[in-house]
Amino acid sequence: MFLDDLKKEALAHKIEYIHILPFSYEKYKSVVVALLPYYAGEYFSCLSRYTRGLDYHVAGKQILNGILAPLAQRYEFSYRVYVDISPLDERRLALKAGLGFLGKNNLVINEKYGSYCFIATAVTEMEVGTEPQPIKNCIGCGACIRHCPGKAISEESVDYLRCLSRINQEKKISTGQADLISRQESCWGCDICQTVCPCNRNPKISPISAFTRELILNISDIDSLSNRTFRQKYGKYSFAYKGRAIVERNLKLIRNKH
Ligand code: B12
Ligand code: SF4
Ligand code: SF4
Repeated sequence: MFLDDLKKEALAHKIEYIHILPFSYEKYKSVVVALLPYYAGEYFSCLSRYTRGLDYHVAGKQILNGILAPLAQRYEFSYRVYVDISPLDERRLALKAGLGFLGKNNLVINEKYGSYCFIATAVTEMEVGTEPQPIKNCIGCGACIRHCPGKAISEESVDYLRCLSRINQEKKISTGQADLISRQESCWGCDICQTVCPCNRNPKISPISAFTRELILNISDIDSLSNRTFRQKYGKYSFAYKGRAIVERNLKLIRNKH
């Protein structure tokens, strides 16, 4: 009953993949898990796909709050939404909820939208939730392992200290890390273990307009911006959260090498 209402409300917000699991955290008894697809189409860009659309922390919270607010009123429960900045292991929950399967790149891959999905969760006081689903794995072709520029992925795990997506966010980097950044196209994030994945061959475009409109593909004007004007212009995008200097450094490294 509640799950049906949740799915109905989610569809009204264009969210097709949502579930509720039994859970125990503080006063909360269940957790709602939703996939928010963000693939916007193929474009050449110096930014990885996840950060081209509006900030998923903000957009994701708005969407899940929009879904849950009317249900919380009807069923009288309190809840708390998280997106990314979260005490919860979001991928593990999405896998348990059966919303996708686990890639060797450690990402949750959905049958329709590929791995280009954010995960949003909400802990709730509702005492409902179906038992966790068995977790399935990807086909294990190994393309992500072979193509990872940082050699971060192995058969067993991902070593995030070697992951470009982490390195190109760091303030202090070594000469080797600077060289790694300079050899890539992306000055923020990294998509390589996703673009080479056969499960992402034909992802559906996201129905969520926050991730498909107002895309930022090029930030070559960064040299002419002050910290303040950078924040004014790009503050709605997640790549801006650490300020201008790191993004500018990465872009310079890439330009000098290409
Ligand atoms: C910190 C962080 C990063 C760090 C990495 C640190 C790390 N350990 O993951 C950096 C900056 C490198 C990063 C990069 C990226 N991230 Co990130 N990241 C996070 C964050 C905030 C926390 C992850 C974390 O530390 N988890 C806890 C530890 C324990 O996880 P772990 O060490 O990886 O352990 C995993 C393995 O143990 C594996 N596993 C191994 N064996 C088994 C067995 C079973 C049964 C199961 C279930 C799991 C499992 O599953 C665990 C995680 O589920 C999450 C959001 C969140 N709150 O969960 C987003 C999150 C994982 N990131 C996300 C994204 C989109 C990315 C990037 C694709 C962005 C980009 N384009 O550059 C890359 C992808 C890199 C990659 N191949 O994973 C999405 C993933 C969505 C998806 N479809 O899976 C998340 C969920 C954010 C969100 N809300 O959407 N990320
Ligand atoms: S995001 Fe890039 S560097 Fe990190 S694991 Fe994937 S391919 Fe490797
Ligand atoms: S590239 Fe192959 S091994 Fe890697 S996540 Fe995709 S299907 Fe799995």
